[in-house]
Amino acid sequence: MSDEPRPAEGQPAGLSDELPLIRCGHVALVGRPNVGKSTLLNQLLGQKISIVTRKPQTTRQRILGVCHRDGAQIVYVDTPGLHQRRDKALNRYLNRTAANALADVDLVVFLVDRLHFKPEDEAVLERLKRRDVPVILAINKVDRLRDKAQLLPHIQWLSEQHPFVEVVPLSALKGENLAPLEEAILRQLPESPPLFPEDYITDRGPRFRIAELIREQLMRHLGEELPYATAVEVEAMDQEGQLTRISALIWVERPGQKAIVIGDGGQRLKVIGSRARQEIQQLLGGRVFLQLWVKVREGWSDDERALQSLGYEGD
Ligand SMILES: Nc1nc2c(ncn2[C@@H]2O[C@H](COP(=O)(O)OP(=O)(O)OP(=O)(O)O)[C@@H](O)[C@H]2O)c(=O)[nH]1
Ligand SMILES: [Mg+2]
Repeated sequence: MSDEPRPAEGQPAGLSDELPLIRCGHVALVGRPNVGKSTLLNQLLGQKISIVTRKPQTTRQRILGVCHRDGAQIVYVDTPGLHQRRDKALNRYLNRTAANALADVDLVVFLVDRLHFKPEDEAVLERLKRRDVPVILAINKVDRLRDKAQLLPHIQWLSEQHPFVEVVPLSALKGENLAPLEEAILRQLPESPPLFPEDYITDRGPRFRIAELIREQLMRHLGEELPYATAVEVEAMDQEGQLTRISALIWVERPGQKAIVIGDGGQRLKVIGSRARQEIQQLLGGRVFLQLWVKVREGWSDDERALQSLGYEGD
């Protein structure tokens, strides 16, 4: 996309050679859907970079979030949840994207949900074992753990499944125990010149982030199946003084789905638009006029070419 911010990567070698060495590297947040990867990214960065819903498979693309510290730069890589569904092209794309995001990272934070270790977690771990990369195990959502005494034997058992470099129980939602996680991460990162300028936070530009904020509200306001048949594309974005006019397309797969998104008398779309507008105003820091259009594109989620044209293309 043309509005993406530009990283410092690729600057002339002479220039980067003169920069001081700091602790610096790419850290992938990996796990099955819904374990809290995006919540953790947002908490670690102290701002909303990635959208979050209570439904699995919220994140669809790799998203970088850069955390700047004194003498350190942690480049977090949020990833789609690795899952077992292979039925649709979109599902295969999500897994491919998550798997590709593992290439060339310095460290992986493998998230699991409390004491649950399901076959999907096991499949993620199998994938990690095949890579020669240090893995920190983060046991998330401990705020919802009724009996904390169960944690220790579970940690013991998990430690036998893989030589994790560290194990950190935490709550991404409540922001609990994030400092020990960050310290553990810093211990693992190599020294290098900074990869990004100090004001660089994410590789995703405003159009992508706006589309995501709309998709977040769609996922939150639609039932269990329909979120997976929706995609969002920002069509136009025009600045008029303090006001940003945004026009976005919501893609669904069938005419019946269009009717559901719009709702009786347009009520559902109105709520979705109003919530998304508030979020976008926070992001842009100014007034926003948001127009949403719902359009049908038959079977887009199982059509490789349609996926590509909606921005879901190979990394
Ligand atoms: N109680 C509790 N809920 C959490 C915690 N972290 C995340 N959640 C909730 O778990 C749900 C999923 O969170 P996400 O951050 O979207 O999970 P994800 O791993 O990014 O999910 P995908 O993008 O679908 O793979 C949301 O409802 C979060 O509020 C936590 O520490 N405690
Ligand atoms: Mg996510």
